[in-house]
Amino acid sequence: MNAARAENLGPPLLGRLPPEVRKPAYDRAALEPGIAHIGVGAFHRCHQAEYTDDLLASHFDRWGLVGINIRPPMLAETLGRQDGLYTRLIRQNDEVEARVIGSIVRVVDSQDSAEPALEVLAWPDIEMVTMTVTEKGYCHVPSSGAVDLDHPDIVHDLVNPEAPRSVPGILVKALELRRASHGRPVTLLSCDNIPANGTILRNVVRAIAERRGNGLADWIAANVAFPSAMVDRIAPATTEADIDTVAERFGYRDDAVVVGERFRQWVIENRFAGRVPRWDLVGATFVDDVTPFEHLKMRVLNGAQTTLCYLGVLGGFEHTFEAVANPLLATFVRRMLTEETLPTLMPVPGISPAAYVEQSLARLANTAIRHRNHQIATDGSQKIAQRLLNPIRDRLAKGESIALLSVPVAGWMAYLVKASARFGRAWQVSDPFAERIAAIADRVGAGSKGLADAILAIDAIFDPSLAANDTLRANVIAALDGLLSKDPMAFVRHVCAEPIDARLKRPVRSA
Ligand code: CS2
Repeated sequence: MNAARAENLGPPLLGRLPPEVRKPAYDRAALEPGIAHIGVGAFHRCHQAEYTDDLLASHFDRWGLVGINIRPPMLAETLGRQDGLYTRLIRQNDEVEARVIGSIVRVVDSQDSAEPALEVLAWPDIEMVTMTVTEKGYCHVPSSGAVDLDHPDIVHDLVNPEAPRSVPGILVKALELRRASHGRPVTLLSCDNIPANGTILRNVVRAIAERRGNGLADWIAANVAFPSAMVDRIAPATTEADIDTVAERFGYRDDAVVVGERFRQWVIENRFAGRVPRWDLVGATFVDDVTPFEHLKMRVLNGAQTTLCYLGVLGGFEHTFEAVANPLLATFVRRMLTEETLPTLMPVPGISPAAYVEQSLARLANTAIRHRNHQIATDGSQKIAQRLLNPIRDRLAKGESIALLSVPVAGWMAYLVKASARFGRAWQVSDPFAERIAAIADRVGAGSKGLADAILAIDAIFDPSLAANDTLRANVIAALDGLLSKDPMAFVRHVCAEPIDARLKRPVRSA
């Protein structure tokens, strides 16, 4: 069936869907908006919205979701046409499982002005606000977690608090409106892969609220909860091919389809204000401390993805599953995780770290999840602290080798410098630090020592005490040298074959 000619998904089609497509098992007309979600991308539709759909099917409780997009893609029209309905495909190698999710009752686009977002966030019935706004959406300094007061959107919002642009600015304005109109408590639940995400969110919100004065920061401290959470499911950006798959297999058109793997996990800190959707009844876990889960997930699963994406691009692989199918890259990433990352983890209740590594690598090998290495490589400057630098710091503190973990850090550098004019603009990149790093490459030349020194000096990414560490510098320079050579895969092969410390004794090419 041609997707262009197929009938569009929407309420009238629900009764006529093929039997193998699961449908919302509750009365959608009885839903009431209770949760707002900022950032209705593929991940949200594959994760929190699905958990909510599960909750509605088993316990109902009227929790309707209102989506808010303050950045592209603008989905209000697409999802609006479908009355919020969309298909969530689970793809596991050859298996395809379709389910129509019904938990989203409305989506508002709020890109041009914060008005529509503020209106929703200030409703008294919204007592849970979840968000997936990407790492950089928090406008924090990655190396310290503090709000970035030089961030253009924060600068703007401090001068124009009534018309905010940043996520923290919008949240503070919404909380101000709630305080002034009804004063109901609310939970702001970050679902992004930043370390201690609830704490970072609370800090950036508080920093702005304090500058507003009027006791707003105190009101927030008493009435708003910022739990941390670990979220997990691999759900790459939707492609035209995914839309065609739905049309071909199930006979209808869905412009908002999302594709994910079967695995999913959600661990939420038990710290709430106001009413809470009982996601713990449908597979989520409420815990006192998310930290061990968060470290495990960001250092192992995300650390592997980040490693494979940079080494993968350098080695000529398009997707994660292709990179991890390469025996050399698989060996490297498994050794890195097992030898260097695992010893940095705290005990995680109910999970064997070694088994988690194998499970993660098996997830990444899923050939039906076409996660582009360039997509994961996006915004690496906002990701490497939690995925690579924090375990490196832990190991350095104990005098342990970081030779393997340094390779993806250098991989991230190589990826960005190769996008510069100096290196012939090998590919297009998207990262808030891309221009700055391209300018470094254009200025200092192609020598790995000069490049690494200048990039390590960016203190928003590298904490100065870490950047000053001689072991880190030596390892990163050696790895950058290898990865910028004509044959980066040969370098990875050497790293796997020979103890790294021996490599470091050999002279390094320099600027
Ligand atoms: C990925 C994540 O793009 C990325 O940064 O590493 O989106 C990853 O797929 C999810 O965190 C998996 O839960």
